[in-house]
Amino acid sequence: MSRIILHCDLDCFFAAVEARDNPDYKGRPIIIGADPKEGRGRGVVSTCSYEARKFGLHSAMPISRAYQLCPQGIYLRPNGKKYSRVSKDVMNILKKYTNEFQQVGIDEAYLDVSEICINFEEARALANNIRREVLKEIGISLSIGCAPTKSIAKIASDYNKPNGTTCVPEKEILKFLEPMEITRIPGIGKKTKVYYNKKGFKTIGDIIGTPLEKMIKLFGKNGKWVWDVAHGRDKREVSEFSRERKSISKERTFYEDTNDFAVIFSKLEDINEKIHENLEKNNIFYKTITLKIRFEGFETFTRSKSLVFPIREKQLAFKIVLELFNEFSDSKRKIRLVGIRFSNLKRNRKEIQTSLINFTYQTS
Ligand code: TTP
Ligand code: MG
Repeated sequence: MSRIILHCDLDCFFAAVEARDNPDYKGRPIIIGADPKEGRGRGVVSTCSYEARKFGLHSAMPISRAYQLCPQGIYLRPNGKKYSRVSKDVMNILKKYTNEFQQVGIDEAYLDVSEICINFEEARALANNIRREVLKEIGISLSIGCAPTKSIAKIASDYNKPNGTTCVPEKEILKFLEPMEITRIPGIGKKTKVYYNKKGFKTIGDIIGTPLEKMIKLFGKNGKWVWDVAHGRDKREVSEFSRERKSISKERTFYEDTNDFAVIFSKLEDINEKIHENLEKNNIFYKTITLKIRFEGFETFTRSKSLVFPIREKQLAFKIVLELFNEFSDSKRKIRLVGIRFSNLKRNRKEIQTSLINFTYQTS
């Protein structure tokens, strides 16, 4: 029985938030990014509304070029804090639908709904419900792809943007993918595309028509990944701590740069506490603890300590963080930001016991 995974992606996210908050902007080309300075500006477009995309504008385009193509657009600087707040509110709605939830970046999330939908028709109805609820509660739209794997769900969410639902059940995967350009496959960027094109691969259909052995011969590991995706094979799980996740971290910038140890201590304690809540909820252990310090003027340092086997002990972790911090205690400079990262993650006791056995074995 195949799984049913939803990939949710907000439509022209930053621009949609600005259109929501300024009714005068509705239906007009909105461009979020650097100041265009009437065409002399430096920097790039973060994103733009679908009306602006009609003029050929897109993310990462130089803002000066965007201005040439669309001087009548509404050009706005990004308001990161506001977008983070909106993103959190949207994610809280999505999370209500299932525990099998994984946020990716600021405006994307996967939901594994295999347990709550018996077929793709139910998944489509659920996806439409989710879109309606987000639009009503938050005031912005999103697009959703439903498929048996994460990679196909992601390709599907992009298929009918904005404000669309696209379902691709297992038996329709090949037909769905065949005519698409190979760049639709996550992992084929601009540079890789050129390489694939040179070898005669333009559409995903070209990949489907090639034996796996040949793909590996031509493109190595990437060839295997691409071939697997093109055939609907992708075992990656939907989980906040999926196996590919390498670390968990949190950092905070002080409202004002500080060298008051009490303030720094309490911020680190707070970060340590929050991450441990998350680690406990997800049954994750770690071997490496890293402290990050950024001084006024942006100079940044990290210091790490690795343990021999994985732990999850809040007090011990905090003691280690303070030891690492000690190295900077002579500095008179004020601190702008502190952060803690836990890495070398292990998911459960079973893996830990194995690593303990390895440890005993290695040292005896
Ligand atoms: P995306 O989901 O890639 O783009 P989008 O939501 O604006 O548009 P789409 O409807 O095609 O999904 O990225 C989400 C946000 O991340 C986007 O609103 C702005 C930001 N972003 C940048 O700042 N720079 C970039 O190069 C990209 C791609 C995104
Ligand atoms: Mg988006």
